[in-house]
Amino acid sequence: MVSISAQPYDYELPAHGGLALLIIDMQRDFLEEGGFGDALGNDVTRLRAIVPTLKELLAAFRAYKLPIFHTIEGHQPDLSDCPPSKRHRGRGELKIGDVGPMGRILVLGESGNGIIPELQPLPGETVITKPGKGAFYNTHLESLLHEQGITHLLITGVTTEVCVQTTMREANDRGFECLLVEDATESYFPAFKQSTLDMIVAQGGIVGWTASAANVLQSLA
Ligand code: C5J
Repeated sequence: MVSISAQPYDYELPAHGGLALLIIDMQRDFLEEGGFGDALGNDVTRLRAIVPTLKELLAAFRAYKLPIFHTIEGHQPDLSDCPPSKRHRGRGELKIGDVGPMGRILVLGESGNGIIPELQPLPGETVITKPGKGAFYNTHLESLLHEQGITHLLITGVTTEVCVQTTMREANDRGFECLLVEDATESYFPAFKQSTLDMIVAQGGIVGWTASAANVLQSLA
């Protein structure tokens, strides 16, 4: 049995497939100036620290021909899938749907809503567009994972305490064995990232596991 050295204890990989990489919301809207994260007053440059690590994980999953899922947080142009509570929250200078320097904020198809160039999905990789923070809310993610026999998820992306943690909790409740890759997730708030990592592994791994990308890559090799 191959396992990854992890917190709070080793994470066992499934013997015959069943493992996927899930990359949450590595979009220009969160990582670049003029996007949603910037409009909310965050220092978006912090999130770029994980891009090299994510490139390594992507390269490994591609080399081993393991399934890869990317998510994009975004709304239909008519905002019919964006509740007013979400649109008005945050009181940023630009709201969801307003026109910014990269197009309309957090609207599907706008250039600012796309995945950053370094992490562009390749043909054959699944891209899930999601209107909520969690990747299971109002999407086909759960049925796609079941159809492909996926039981174990390595979770990465931004931001750790919002869309990443929400998705990991949703996945955990649905019975998936989840590991959050510590240096492949980032937050605008370092303390929130650390608290999220601590919460996940507390109480014997109540939400799942965490491990470094180096440990993940070593076990996959
Ligand atoms: C946020 C996300 N923070 N991807 N979205 O609004 O975490």
